[in-house]
Amino acid sequence: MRKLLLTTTAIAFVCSAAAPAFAEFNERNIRVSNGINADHPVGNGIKAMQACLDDKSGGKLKLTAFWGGALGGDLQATQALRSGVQEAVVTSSSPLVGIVPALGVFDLPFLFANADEAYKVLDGDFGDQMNKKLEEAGLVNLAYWENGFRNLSNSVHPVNKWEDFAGMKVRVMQNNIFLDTFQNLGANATPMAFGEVFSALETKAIDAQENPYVTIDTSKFYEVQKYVTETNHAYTPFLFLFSKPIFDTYSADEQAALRDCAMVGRDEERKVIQDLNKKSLEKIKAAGIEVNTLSPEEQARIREKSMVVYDKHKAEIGADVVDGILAKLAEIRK
Ligand code: TK8
Repeated sequence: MRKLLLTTTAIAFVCSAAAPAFAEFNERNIRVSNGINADHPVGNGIKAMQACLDDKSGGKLKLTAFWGGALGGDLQATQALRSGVQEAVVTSSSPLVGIVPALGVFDLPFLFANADEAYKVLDGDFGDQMNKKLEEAGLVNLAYWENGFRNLSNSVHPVNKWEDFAGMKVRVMQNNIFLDTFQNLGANATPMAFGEVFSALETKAIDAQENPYVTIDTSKFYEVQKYVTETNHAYTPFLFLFSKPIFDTYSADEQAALRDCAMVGRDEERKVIQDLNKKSLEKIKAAGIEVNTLSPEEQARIREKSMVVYDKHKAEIGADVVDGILAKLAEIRK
């Protein structure tokens, strides 16, 4: 009996040395800011991520989400991460090109043909390369979440062809590639932070904006717009960024839990967004918005005429980066 007890104690000791009972988790309150609202699928992703963190950390790692730009817009929050005064942000990559120019590659018009292509590029080597550049800028990208394919909404007239963009005042993100894409279309493009878009549309300071259906729905842009055109002109990712100065003070177990759980959250968020995309479109239509699709010929024409933007921005993004993603896409499409 005594021998048995000793053996079990010995086994228990050996096991526990490697088991989570000895893992190092401290009480952490992690603030995550977002420009979008809590009913956006990012909210579902954060819930799934929290459940995963609860599991791994015994409730010690806690996410507190701030919505609707309550802690500032994408760029402002990202700068707060770099200087170590805020833990995390779910941000579009596009407003961050001033910090990491290579991210502009995701803004090139009509780059991805569908979400699967985007997932393969973002979740693979190419995404890792971008993550290295982000780390050098003081940002740890835990995972690529989804914003999605962007569509145009406006309050002036239906957009069915290239010529219909002429003179339209379109808000674009704070990003030169989007600015050029829309100027090239003949629009009067105006860079603006996301937080100002609703009221600018409402007061007619601008006519139009472009975002995925889910955002047109959850940020209530459909209340102040009349027409939507399914342009699918870009797929821009969300980045789940963590402050590198803060991340570096966390234990290896905490860091691993955050990385793993951000991927659990990502999978949930992508699932919900795919489903909500269709529902949001129905809701926008039911609210009286006229929704138009481009004819295949017109889509091809717009795409073709937009390719000048690739050459214009190649050097600034990095020729190796642009060639790298195009090679990767060619491989995926084989
Ligand atoms: C929310 C933004 C938004 C983006 C934009 O903070 O600015 O239009 O698409 O989703 O990141």
